[in-house]
Amino acid sequence: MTSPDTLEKTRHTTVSLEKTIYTLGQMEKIPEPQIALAGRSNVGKSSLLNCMTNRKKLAKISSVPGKTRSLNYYLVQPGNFYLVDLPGYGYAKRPKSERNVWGNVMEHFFTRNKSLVGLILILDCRLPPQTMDMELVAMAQAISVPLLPVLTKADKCNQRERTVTHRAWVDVLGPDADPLFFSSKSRQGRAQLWNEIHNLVQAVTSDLEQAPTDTL
Ligand SMILES: Nc1nc2c(ncn2[C@@H]2O[C@H](COP(=O)(O)OP(=O)(O)O)[C@@H](O)[C@H]2O)c(=O)[nH]1
Ligand SMILES: [Mg+2]
Repeated sequence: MTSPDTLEKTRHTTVSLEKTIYTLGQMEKIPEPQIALAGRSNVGKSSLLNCMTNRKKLAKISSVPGKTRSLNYYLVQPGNFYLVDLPGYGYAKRPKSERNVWGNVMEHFFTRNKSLVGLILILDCRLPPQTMDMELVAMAQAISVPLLPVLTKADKCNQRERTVTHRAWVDVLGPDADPLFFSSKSRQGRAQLWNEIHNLVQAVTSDLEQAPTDTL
């Protein structure tokens, strides 16, 4: 259930693209909490961002898979945190040299980023867990970043398909995981995802407020 509090929050939320990063040299330390969005190319990541923010063109919906190579930092206010749109993975047609640069930027983003408070893992509701999704899960678990698994394109699945995919992901992620069904078309799951995002950010913000200042 979405609390009235969250509905009130999302009604007044503004989201704006603040930074776009292409290379390792452009990476900088950002103190504000960050929640990353990642998924295989063409999974529906840009559509999800646009749906979440009620904007048709905030993130480009691509008819050419694998085109976005940058990290896009969207500042969310109120809340003062970033949603970071990561490049889609699993698109093999890119030159190897480019994939290596991308790999380095990603590694830096995940392993040297103390402000990363969660990873929204965008998955295709119609597909069983894919190798590259599992690699990302393992990486997030290795650095203890909480995962928010989202099964998108839910409008394209019937109930049986949904149950099968959900169960497969619970097998991978453990019994406490509850992947969220989402559709950018019907907007199913939108309010709940905002709720979960705010909960994650609030959890770290209140931790920081409670920590003795000499540990910061
Ligand atoms: N039916 C349906 N189509 C979707 C949904 N999300 C994305 N798509 C379609 O999937 C394709 C890829 O979407 P896009 O957002 O560009 O994927 P990205 O590469 O992960 O950013 C586009 O043709 C979208 O219209 C959804 O929830 N339902
Ligand atoms: Mg995209």
